[in-house]
Amino acid sequence: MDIQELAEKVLAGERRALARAITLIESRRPDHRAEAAELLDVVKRSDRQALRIGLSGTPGVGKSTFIESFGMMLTAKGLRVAVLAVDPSSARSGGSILGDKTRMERLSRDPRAFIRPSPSQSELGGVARRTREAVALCEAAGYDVVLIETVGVGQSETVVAEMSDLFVLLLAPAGGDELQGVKRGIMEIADIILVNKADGELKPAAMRTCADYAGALRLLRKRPQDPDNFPKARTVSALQEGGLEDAWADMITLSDWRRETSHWDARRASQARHWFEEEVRLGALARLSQDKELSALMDQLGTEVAKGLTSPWAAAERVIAKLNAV
Ligand SMILES: Nc1nc2c(ncn2[C@@H]2O[C@H](COP(=O)(O)OP(=O)(O)O)[C@@H](O)[C@H]2O)c(=O)[nH]1
Ligand SMILES: [Mg+2]
Repeated sequence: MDIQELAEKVLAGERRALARAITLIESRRPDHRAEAAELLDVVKRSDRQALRIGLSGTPGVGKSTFIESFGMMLTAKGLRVAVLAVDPSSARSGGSILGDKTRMERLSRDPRAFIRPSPSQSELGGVARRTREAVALCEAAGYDVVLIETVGVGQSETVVAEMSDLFVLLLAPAGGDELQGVKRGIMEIADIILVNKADGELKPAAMRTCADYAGALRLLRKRPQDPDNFPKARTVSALQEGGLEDAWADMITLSDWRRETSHWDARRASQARHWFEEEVRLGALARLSQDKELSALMDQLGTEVAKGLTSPWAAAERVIAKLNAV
């Protein structure tokens, strides 16, 4: 495969080339990894920036429905929209987006949209790594908005927030007055909370839930990266396409403000640093498991630690010292 040629096609915005490029970065074959690194390096010369929107919500809140209507609204404005997913359970389910193809039927046929199911890998670190690279490719291909979806399980929200400019939390109307058990940590990384299904019988409950969350958001510590009135909660109906224009307006207000106040660049810079460190960490771990001598030492020390013969810290020091020598 000619990497230069593939890179040119990605930069020219060719969807099929983009799909092939993502397949390449998802491959774990060592020769493919080398080609992927070269490809990412070439496309990096484009300084295009998409608006990267992270979207999280538990199964059933309406993420797929929302992405379809929100995505269609954006493409109708002439914007190009890419949809990616971080799904740590995809090894089992075969990819959240793929299973939802019917809910995104219109969007997947739209020439301005690009939808990619999440790679089937069980390890969150690995999925996150590939998705970050896919985001970079979509950006280089000239997509204006990159939506990164995740089901809210475990650490995946944090991982998605770390690759987004904006993080949107999608919620469903609650029955009672409980805050749906949304963890404080998730509230703290949310820029915009959207209470979906604000239509028909569910509308009053959606409005109550929204008011509850607006209140909860006001109780959180003010963050330097927010203008007045953010983070914000509002109601939407993905099904009836209600409130989507307002939600988009909020996203633009917030991202414009962050650009003007340099929070945007600061966030991207610290994310880039974080990914670099993460790559080194993953690379070092891979080295550990590939090197026969080191993995034998790991085994041996692991047994000693388990038996209480060595402290975990001293044992780790010995492995790290050995790693230095490799
Ligand atoms: N009433 C109502 N139902 C919705 C809305 N959005 C999604 N749903 C329904 O909620 C269910 C789950 O939606 P889906 O998009 O698959 O949720 P996901 O699991 O988060 O991707 C489906 O039956 C949808 O039709 C909405 O805005 N209003
Ligand atoms: Mg879905």
